[in-house]
Amino acid sequence: MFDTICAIATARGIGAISIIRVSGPEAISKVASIFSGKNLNEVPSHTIHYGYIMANNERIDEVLVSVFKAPKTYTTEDIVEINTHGGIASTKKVLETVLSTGIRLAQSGEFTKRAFLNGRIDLTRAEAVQNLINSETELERKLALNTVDGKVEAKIKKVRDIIVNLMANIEVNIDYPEYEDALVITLDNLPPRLTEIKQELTSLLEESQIGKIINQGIKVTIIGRPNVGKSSLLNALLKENKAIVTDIAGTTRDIVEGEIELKGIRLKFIDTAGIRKTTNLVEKIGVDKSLATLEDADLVIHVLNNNEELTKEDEELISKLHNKTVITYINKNDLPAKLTIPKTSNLVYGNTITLEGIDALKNKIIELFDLEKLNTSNLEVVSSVRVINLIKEALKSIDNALASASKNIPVDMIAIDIKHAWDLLGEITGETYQDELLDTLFSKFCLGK
Ligand SMILES: Nc1nc2c(ncn2[C@@H]2O[C@H](COP(=O)(O)OP(=O)(O)O)[C@@H](O)[C@H]2O)c(=O)[nH]1
Ligand SMILES: [Mg+2]
Repeated sequence: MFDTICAIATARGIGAISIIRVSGPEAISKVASIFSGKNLNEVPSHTIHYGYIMANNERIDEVLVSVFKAPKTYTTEDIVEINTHGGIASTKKVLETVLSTGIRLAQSGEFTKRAFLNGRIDLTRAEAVQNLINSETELERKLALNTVDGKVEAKIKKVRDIIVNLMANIEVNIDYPEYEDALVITLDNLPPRLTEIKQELTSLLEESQIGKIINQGIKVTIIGRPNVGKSSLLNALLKENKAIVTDIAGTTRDIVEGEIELKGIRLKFIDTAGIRKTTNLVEKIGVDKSLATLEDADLVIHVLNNNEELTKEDEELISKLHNKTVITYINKNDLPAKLTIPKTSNLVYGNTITLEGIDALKNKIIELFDLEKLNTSNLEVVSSVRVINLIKEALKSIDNALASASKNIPVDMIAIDIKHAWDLLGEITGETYQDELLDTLFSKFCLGK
């Protein structure tokens, strides 16, 4: 049994209402002791009551108090919510009055943590509550809500069930060899079962790409030689003059960033210093930074100048991009063509003066990342980095098991890897967890949630 906790659940600042939330065994009796109005100890569950919060016979605020009795509440405990007048002074004073009854101030995410520890929701759902609060785009909201609704939990449990059935069969064979009707798991019939599990895990990881793009956006680096029009392109994409544009090569020396939304997905553009050999120290640092942004770019827009021949520097840069997703943007097509470049599939021509090619560039991004599909996807996919990493680990264990089976290692030895995969998936839902994990996970939460 936990103690009773309280916190302000609404945003700090001036507003019509603030809500102070109280949860725990003494929530109702303690709030009743500072409330003048109906006796809250005697009211039915899920009801709202008008009255005053009182301290030393003084009225602190005129409030509405909601009473929710266990177990059908957010935390599964008794919960009282006090609706005070919004603003700083009333809210603060009511909170102080609640604290004066001996109720403790909650830590970040402690209400949701209790919902988890009390078994109402699993860890994927608890984790997604904060994602829902943090959602800025429609797709983020849908994705988070589906996870809060338990869609991810169900998928993980489905794979876990397949694994546990397999483990049960192996156990029966080992412990009760005399059970003749139990299916005997052998090195012949084990691999297809492991392959089925592997496929389930692989498809969870494939789907998670959608989740990653929705939550983190697509990082796009704009790269190329000096003066080809990278900064002009950034400005055209953002529809604002964010980066400085001049005809002096080497103008952009630091990284300039900007974001737009495309089909509900955030594109995070980075304009970089033009890549060239330079003796200027500041520019050189810029060039090194440019090359470094390639590392974690999801997409590279390589800008070339239509009005110039391909140079050695262009070619060198192209050779650095071979394992990246690249769109080659041939800028300055308002000027006579002098560039000859081998045809590649992701080629867009345009210029930043009439803005020809900007829409084509956006359409290319939509096509490359299948953004159209995102909007028709059911968005019941994994998106948490924590969960993705655990699925990857579980997949490794199943791969180990498959490798062992091919080496004729006895089934009861292989069972160790299978059990490990099952445990890892258990960490995702929180069937097994460490306190440390809960601490880091919930510390990212808002107070009062
Ligand atoms: N004719 C023409 N000039 C352009 C175009 N885009 C940029 N410029 C000019 O090219 C020069 C360099 O542009 P900038 O965006 O600073 O290039 P960056 O060094 O690659 O960032 C500036 O004088 C721009 O006005 C274009 O599409 N057509
Ligand atoms: Mg520039």
